[in-house]
Amino acid sequence: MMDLSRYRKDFPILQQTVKGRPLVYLDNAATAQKPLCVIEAVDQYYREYNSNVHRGLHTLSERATRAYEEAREKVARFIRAPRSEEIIFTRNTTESINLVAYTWARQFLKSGDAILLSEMEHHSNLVPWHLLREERQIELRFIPVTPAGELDLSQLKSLLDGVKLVAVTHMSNVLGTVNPVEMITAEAHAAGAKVLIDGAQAVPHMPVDLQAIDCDFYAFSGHKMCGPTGVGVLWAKSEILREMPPFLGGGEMIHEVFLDRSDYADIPNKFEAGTPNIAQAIGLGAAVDYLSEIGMDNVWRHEQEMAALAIEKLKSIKGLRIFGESAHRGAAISFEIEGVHPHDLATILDEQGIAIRAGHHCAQPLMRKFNVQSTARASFYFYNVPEEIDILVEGLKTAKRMFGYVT
Ligand code: C6P
Repeated sequence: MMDLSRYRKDFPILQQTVKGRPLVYLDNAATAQKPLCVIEAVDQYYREYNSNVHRGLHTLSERATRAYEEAREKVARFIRAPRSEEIIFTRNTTESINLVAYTWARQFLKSGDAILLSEMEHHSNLVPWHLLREERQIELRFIPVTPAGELDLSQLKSLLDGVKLVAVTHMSNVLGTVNPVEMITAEAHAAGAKVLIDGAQAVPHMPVDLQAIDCDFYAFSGHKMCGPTGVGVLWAKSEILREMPPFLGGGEMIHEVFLDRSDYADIPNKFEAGTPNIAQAIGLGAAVDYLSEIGMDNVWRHEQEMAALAIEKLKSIKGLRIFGESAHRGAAISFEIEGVHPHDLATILDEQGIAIRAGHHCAQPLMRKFNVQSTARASFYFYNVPEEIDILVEGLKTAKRMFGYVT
């Protein structure tokens, strides 16, 4: 197994005990922990050069502007975006997808058009389209999910008939499945549809090459990839961004304002109204540097090995069922144990210092598909080590015993 354990020391939060036990943090799909270099980048901005960007002509503002724009360039390189002005800083994945729904979709979709989503989408990639459908007669279609937790793409061609936008997740936050987004994009383009990929669970964990995928929009969050909360990214092809109307209006996003009208700035500023999340974007730049140093190939390999090992060991627990059996998967693993409610599992594990998530994971339609209200989910990152899998398995056995089951 690839050993990345040396990076654990970079994470102050992982050094603590919880309920008297060393913290085992397995809720990385919800949010990842922050290495010292990210905490220090944010700290340094506030201590040394806190000021607004793009406005002041003084030294601090110039330094802040440079750091903020460098962060944009780092993010562009990280995901192989062709141009850094195609990186729009938002608050998170949710805001990025809403931006597309409120601007591009409202400008270019008309009643009768169809949007193709999938049954494994996070609410962030469902509700914005429900809101759009409340305004106009848009048809929403769904790529089905197989019992193994993969997209059933056998009917893709016919599903694409009349579709203007395909919006699917790169990796499921519940099943761990990694979807064939390059193939989906090629098929969608052949049918004349644009493609939006929800990369919230992909960019933190695997090398992402936007030029290879060739989609039109790509959304992700900084906080799941060692960056601060409050900053996310929307990437889109520059020609599409230029023809899209702005999202929010205000300072920063204008070229010239008159009392009765305004001319908009060029991209990316057109989509970044008001004072942006400066410290957070700079922190995200530091996170990107940090992850690049480890190497996303290494991160991905380690997580695949951890997922395989975790699944093998979890399966040794009688009555445990894993949701999602795709061979193409990351390290978010959902499961249930017969007779023990997922919330009870999470609570009992917490007593042992183990953090997992239990609930519907903002994917209620997927829960319905699998006939459950909620699942327990353990999700790993590069700083997790195999010993933590053993601690999780022991914790789950303890939970079973507490409910009177023989393990
Ligand atoms: N999933 C989870 O525990 P935000 O909240 O905007 O940063 O990310 C939303 C989002 C969108 N798509 C996918 C695939 C996601 O996994 C998430 C966030 C977290 O699974 C919080 S619900």
